[in-house]
Amino acid sequence: MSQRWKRRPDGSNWGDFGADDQRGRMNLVTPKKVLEGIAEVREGRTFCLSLPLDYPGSNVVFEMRHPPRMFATLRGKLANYNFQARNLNPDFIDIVSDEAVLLHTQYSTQWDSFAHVGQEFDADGDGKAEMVYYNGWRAGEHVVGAEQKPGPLAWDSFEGVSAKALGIENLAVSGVQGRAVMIDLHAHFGRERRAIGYEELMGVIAADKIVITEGDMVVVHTGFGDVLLELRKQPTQEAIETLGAGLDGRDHRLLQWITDSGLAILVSDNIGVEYFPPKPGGPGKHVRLPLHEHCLFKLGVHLGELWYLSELASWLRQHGRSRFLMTAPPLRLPGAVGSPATPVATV
Ligand code: UVW
Repeated sequence: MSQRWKRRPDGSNWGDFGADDQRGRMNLVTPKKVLEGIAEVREGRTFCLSLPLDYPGSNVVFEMRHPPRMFATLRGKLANYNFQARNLNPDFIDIVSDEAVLLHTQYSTQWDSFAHVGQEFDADGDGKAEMVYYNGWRAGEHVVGAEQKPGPLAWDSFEGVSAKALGIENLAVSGVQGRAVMIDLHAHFGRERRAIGYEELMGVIAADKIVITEGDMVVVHTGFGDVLLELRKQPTQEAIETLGAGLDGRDHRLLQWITDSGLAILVSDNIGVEYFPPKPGGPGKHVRLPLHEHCLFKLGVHLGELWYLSELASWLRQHGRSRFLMTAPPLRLPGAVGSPATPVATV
C-alpha cells in the first residue's frame, strides 16, 4: 500500500513502521523485550493492575461514560438467569445463568487505541485540513462514524460505528507482554494536584535510578486509583479537580522525552495520563489534549488509563525495584476504539 499522506505532522513517526502500520511503537516490543520482561520475574508473585470495572462509579468523571449494565439473556420469553433446565425437559436438574453487558469501553481501567484521538490536519497537502488519525488513516473511510439515527435506547441511537483500521484488536493480537518500568510520582509528590513537567519527571527518574530503554512499557503511579477506591463508587468533582498528578502535555520537553525515550506504551492510574483538565494552550488553533495528540496521533503510543497501580508500586519500592513483566492485552474486539483491560504484573 502506498502512503496515505503527503505531509506528516511535525515530530511524528508516520511511515517509519510502514505505510500500513497500525501498531505504532508496539513494533518496538520485540521478542528480546519479552525475554527482558520475563527476566524480571524472580518471585512468581502477581499483581492485578485493574480497578473493578464498575469503578469510578456514576458518570461524574466523564458525563458520557456510564458504569456497566448487565442483562440476563433471553431463553424464549424467560430470563436465562438461574434458568431451570426443567423448563426444557422435566427430568433436567441443571440451572444456568448467562448475561449480556452494556460496557462503555473507556469507563474504567482501559486502553486507548489510535482511533481514539485524531486531528483536523492537512495530510494530503491540498491546503485544507481533513480528519485523520495516526499514520494518515482517515475518518469516514477507515474510522467509520455513526449514522445519526434516533433510537429508543441511548446505546442504539448511534449504531454502526467501527474503526476499520487502528481498532483495538491490533493491540490485542500483539499480546501486550514485555518489560515494564514503574515511575512512582506518588512516592515523591503524594496526592498533590500537580502537572509534572520534564524537570520534575527527570528528578524522579534520577532519584529512583530508573532506566528506560527502547521498547519498555512505562507505567506512572499517581495514587489516583486509591482515591477512587476510597470514594466507593461516588467520585466527586472536587476530588477529580484537586487530587493527583498528571504529566504536563503542554511541556514540549516532556513530549520530546516521550519521543526520545523509545517507550512503547504509556500508562497511568489517573484519568488521562496527562494532567486533566489540561492547562490552557494557544494562542491560535491547538489541541485540547496535547499528550494524547503526541502519543496516539503522532507516535503511535497506546495510552492506558485508570489502572490500579498502588500495591505494585509499594511492593517495587520496598524491594528496591522499578521493573517487572507486564501482560496487558485489551479485548480482541474488532473495530473498537478503546477497551477494558485486566493487566497483570509479575515480579
Ligand atoms: C481524556 O479525555 C483525558 O481521556 P480519554 O478520553 O482518553 O479517556
